[in-house]
Amino acid sequence: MKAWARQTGFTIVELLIVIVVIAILAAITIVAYNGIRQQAERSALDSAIAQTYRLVETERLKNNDQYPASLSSIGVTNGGVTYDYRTYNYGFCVAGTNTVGTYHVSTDNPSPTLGGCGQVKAEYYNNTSFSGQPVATTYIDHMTNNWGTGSPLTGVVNTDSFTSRFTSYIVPPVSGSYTFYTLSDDADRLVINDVTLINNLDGSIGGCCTLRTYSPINLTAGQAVPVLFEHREGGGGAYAQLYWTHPSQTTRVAVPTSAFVRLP
Ligand SMILES: [Ca+2]
Repeated sequence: MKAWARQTGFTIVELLIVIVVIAILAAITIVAYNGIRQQAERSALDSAIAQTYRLVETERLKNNDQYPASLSSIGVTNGGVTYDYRTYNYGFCVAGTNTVGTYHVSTDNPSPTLGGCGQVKAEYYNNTSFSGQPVATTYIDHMTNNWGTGSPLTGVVNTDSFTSRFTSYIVPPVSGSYTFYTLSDDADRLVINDVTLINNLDGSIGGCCTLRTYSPINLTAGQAVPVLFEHREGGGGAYAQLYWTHPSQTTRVAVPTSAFVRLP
């Protein structure tokens, strides 16, 4: 009788096993739920910015090629998405942000794409040779980045052993002599208006982390010139920064956001 009574309860080991199994099942369920929720949020964001894009285009066609002054003027309300609407000489861009991040659509790129309405295309590679396809392509506002010991895109781009390629056009605000400077950790390459001002990606010139000053070049006000700025990070800290001086900017400053445009 005593032996039978002992066998009716659970042992501590059995209870622990049950608790562990329940915990594992709960963790799997939470991960799956979060994944589904993120997909739904991303889908809602894509849909919202695509719809806004269509509304802006419809308004432009109705209004003699004039873009609406604001999204509220065409009836766009937030609804869980924070919008950024900008017009440029080549068209417009609408970015939306919700819990999954920021995505945008623009005249030059009507598919919902990671990143905001910045005029600098940023491509990142998880290798030190720009090999294969970038692991991330996004749009940012400037070419003055400092990632410290972190990543340009946490969880996507490496913290070490990565390369970055920034492309855009620079619209000179005044005519005259422009001096460019770079400050990069580890190495960089700068090409402006198809002139290579520096290429130390192959390690043949200099070392890490030095402010570099390049021979002045002449640019004309309003005439956009292509800019290509590449960067390679091995380990430790990482930054890639572009500065300038010109006739109305005699102190060295970061090339401002207002100077960049995606298309000439
Ligand atoms: Ca470094």
